Amino acid sequence: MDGFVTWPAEFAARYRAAGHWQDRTLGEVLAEAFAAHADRTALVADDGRSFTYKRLDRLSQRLALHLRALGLALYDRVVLHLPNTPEAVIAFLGIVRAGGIPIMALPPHREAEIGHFARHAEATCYVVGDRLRDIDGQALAQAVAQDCPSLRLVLVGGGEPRKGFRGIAALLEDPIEERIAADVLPRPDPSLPALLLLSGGTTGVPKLIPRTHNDYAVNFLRCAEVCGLGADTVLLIAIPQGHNFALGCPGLLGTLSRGGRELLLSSPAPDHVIEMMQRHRVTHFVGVPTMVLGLLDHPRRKSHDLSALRTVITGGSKLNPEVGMRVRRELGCDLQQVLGMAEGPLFYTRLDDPEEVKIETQGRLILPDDEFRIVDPDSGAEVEPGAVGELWCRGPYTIRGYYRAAEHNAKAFSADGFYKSGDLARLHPSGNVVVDGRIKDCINRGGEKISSEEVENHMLAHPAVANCALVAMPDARLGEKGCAWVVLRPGASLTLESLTKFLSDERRIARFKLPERLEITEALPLTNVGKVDKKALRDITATLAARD
Ligand code: OOB
Repeated sequence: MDGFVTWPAEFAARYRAAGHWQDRTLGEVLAEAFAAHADRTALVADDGRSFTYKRLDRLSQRLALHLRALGLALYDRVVLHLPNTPEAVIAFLGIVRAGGIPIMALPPHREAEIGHFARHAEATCYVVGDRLRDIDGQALAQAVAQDCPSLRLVLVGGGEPRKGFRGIAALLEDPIEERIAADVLPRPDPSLPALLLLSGGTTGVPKLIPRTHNDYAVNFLRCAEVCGLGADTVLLIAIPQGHNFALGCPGLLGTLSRGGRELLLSSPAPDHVIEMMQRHRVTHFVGVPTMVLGLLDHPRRKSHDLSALRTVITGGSKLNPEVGMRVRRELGCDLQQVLGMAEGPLFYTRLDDPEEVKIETQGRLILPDDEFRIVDPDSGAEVEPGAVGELWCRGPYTIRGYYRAAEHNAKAFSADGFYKSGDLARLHPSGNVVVDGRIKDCINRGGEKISSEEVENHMLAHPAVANCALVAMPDARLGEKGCAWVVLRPGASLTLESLTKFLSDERRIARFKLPERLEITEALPLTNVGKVDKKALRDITATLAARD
C-alpha cells in the first residue's frame, strides 16, 4: 500500500513469535465476540436504542454487503464522520468488514479538515451525519464532494439524504444478505492498515495514522485486560467514538472483546453523564480530566446512585493529582490513568499499583515488547533516570510512519524507528512515567489537540494579519485554551470576533481550534536562532490570563 510504512522484518517476526500479532483481521477477532455473546447487550445509546451482539453483527455485516454492492473495493478509504450514535459503531464495523479503511474524523471537523483527509487519502466514500451539533453535515458533504474527485459515494446517517446521497437507515432496513452471500466480502491482509486515526497534530495539516489489523487488535485486547473489563462491564463513552481512547483503549472494541456493554452518549455534558451513569449502572467511566472534574463538581452528584462505578479511566491531558485524590475519596472507586497517543504508545497505571502511583504517574507501557526512552531531544541521548526528557516509543502497536508523509516521517521518528512523542516525561521510581510538559507546538484543550502551525497558517490568510503565533494559555477547566498573538499589517485592525468569524466562515476549520483570546503586538519575540519564541509568548500569556 503506497505511503504506508511497515515494521522491519526482524521486528515483525519478533512480534509474531511473541503472539502479539496474530494475523487475524479485526473482523475475525470481533466475530469471536459476536458468536460467544450473541444474546448479550453490546451497545446502548442515550436515544433509547440498544443492540445485542447478534444484532450488531447482523447490521454491520449488512452494511458491509451494501458498501460492497455500492462499489467499495478492498482498501478503499472512507471518511467516517458521524456523531456519537449507534450508526457510528455500525458504520465503523461495516466499513472494516467490507475491507475498507475508515478515516476516523471527529464530529467538530469541517470543510478544512474533511476536505484534506478525503483528498490526501483519495477517499472514495464519505459517511457523514445529517447534523453534527450545529454543523449541517449534508451541506458539508456537498462542499467536500465538489473539491474531491475521488469521492464516489456519500452515505448519510440520520435525516433524509439529499440528491445523490444514500441514507444509512434505508440500507440497514434492506436485508441484502438474503440476496448476496457474505463470502463476497474480501479478506484484508492483517498486516496492512485497518483504519486511519488522526494525529493530535503539530504540523500545518493534520496527519493520518495507519493502524493495522494486527497492531490494533493487540492494542484493544491488551487494554481490556489491563483495565479489567469483563462480561459485567458497562463502559461509558461520551468522548467522540472515533477517537482512539473511545474506540480501542479499551473503548468500544475492548469492551466488545470481553462481552461487556458500551453506553454511548451523544454529549459529555455533566448533567447528562451523571443521569446516564445512574440509569445504566455504569461500571467504567472513560473521560478526559475535564469530564472527571465535571463529575466531581456536579452540584447534584450526591443525589445520584453511582454505586456501580468501579473505575474512572482518564487520560488525553494531564490529570491534576488533587483531582485524582478526589476520585477515590468522593466517588469511592478506583482511578486508572492512561497516557495514550493515536500513534500507538499506551501507558496505563495498573489496578494493583500503590495508591500514590495511581495518582501521581501516568502509567507504564502495556506489552513486554513495548520500548521507551527518555532522551535529550537535541542529541537523542538518554537522560539520567528521573530526569526530564522527551519520550520516545517503539513497539508492536506503535506506528513506524504517518500515512503518505515521507518528509515529516524523517523528523518524527528516530533512525531506529522510535516515535518521538514531543511529550516531556520523567521516570518515576515505581517504573511508571510522569508527564512533565511538552516540546511539540500544540495546544491541549481539554484533550482536544490543536496544532499551532495549522491554525497560524489559516490566520495568515487574513488580510489584516502580517505575522502571528498561537500559544496555550492556562484554563482552570480545560487545562489550556488557544491565545492568538498577531502583528497587524500597516493601518489594519482586528478583533477576536472578526478573526474567529474569518477562521470559521472563510477557512471552515473546526470550532474547537478557534483562538479564545487575541493579543495585538508590534513584533513577536524571537529566539536567538530567529524563530518565534513560543515559550516567552506562553509565559506572557499566562501572566495576562492570570491578571483577568
Ligand atoms: C490521546 O491521544 P491523542 O493522539 O489525542 O493525543 C496524544 C497526546 C500525547 O502525546 C500527550 O501530549 C497528551 O495527548 N496526553 C496526555 C495524557 N494522555 C495523552 N498528557 C498528559 N497526561 C495524559 N494522561 O489523547 C489518547 C489516546 C489513547 C488513550 C488516551 C488518550
